[in-house]
Amino acid sequence: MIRHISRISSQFSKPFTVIIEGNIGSGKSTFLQHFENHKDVCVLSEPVEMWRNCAGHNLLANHYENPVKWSFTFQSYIQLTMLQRHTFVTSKPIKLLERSIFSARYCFIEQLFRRGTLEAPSVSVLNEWFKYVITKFDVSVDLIVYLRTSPEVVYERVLTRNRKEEQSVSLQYLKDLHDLHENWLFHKTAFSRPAHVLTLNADLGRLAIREEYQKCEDHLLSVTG
Ligand code: TTP
Repeated sequence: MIRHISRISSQFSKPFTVIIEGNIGSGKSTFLQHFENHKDVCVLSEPVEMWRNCAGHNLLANHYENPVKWSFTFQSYIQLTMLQRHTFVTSKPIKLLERSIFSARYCFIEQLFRRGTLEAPSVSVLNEWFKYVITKFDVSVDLIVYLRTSPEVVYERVLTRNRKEEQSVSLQYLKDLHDLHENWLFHKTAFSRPAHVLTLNADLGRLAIREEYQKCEDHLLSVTG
């Protein structure tokens, strides 16, 4: 599947690190599954299961049930789990991460602030942590893969997958998150990008999207080869 990757990246002592970004339901997990069995790729899926069970507490559910009360707690924990992913040590030459500490800050925390769910003092505390973490730890990234979707398409997917915690996710919520991703990764008018962005059309269905995955493989070849 990605037959050339092994030969290209073994020269790097630090793995070539790719973060996979996109709206809720954009297909990040499916994208990662495509690379999962390659011997040279370390795939780090999002720690949703950790968010569902922090010492027995389902923070994801708490967050959606009562965001004003719990979103600070939830986003604090997400920052920690993202840092754990970024600093995960692997001997494999390529590391793929589902999301990052960057999208948690630039998209989700930002959205909660704009909606008034998180107030300025809470955002300031999360932001101070964020700034400290990104300067004191190696969270560097070599490539961002942006799975670009339209809000209507991901809304349908969220309804279809029917994750029990996400019952309150509305089309408007996804539109707002979409705009934040777009301004950050596509129009490049907000925040800064930790690496070059490769944009894929993730509105496509499961079969057609394989061609988009191929673009990513090709890009990995061109930047590392
Ligand atoms: P996503 O990170 O978008 O994962 P997903 O399972 O929707 O990915 P895909 O369908 O593309 O494979 O979100 C997981 C859940 O966590 C979703 O309900 C949004 C929520 N979330 C936050 O509320 N804040 C955050 O900072 C992050 C990263 C996720």
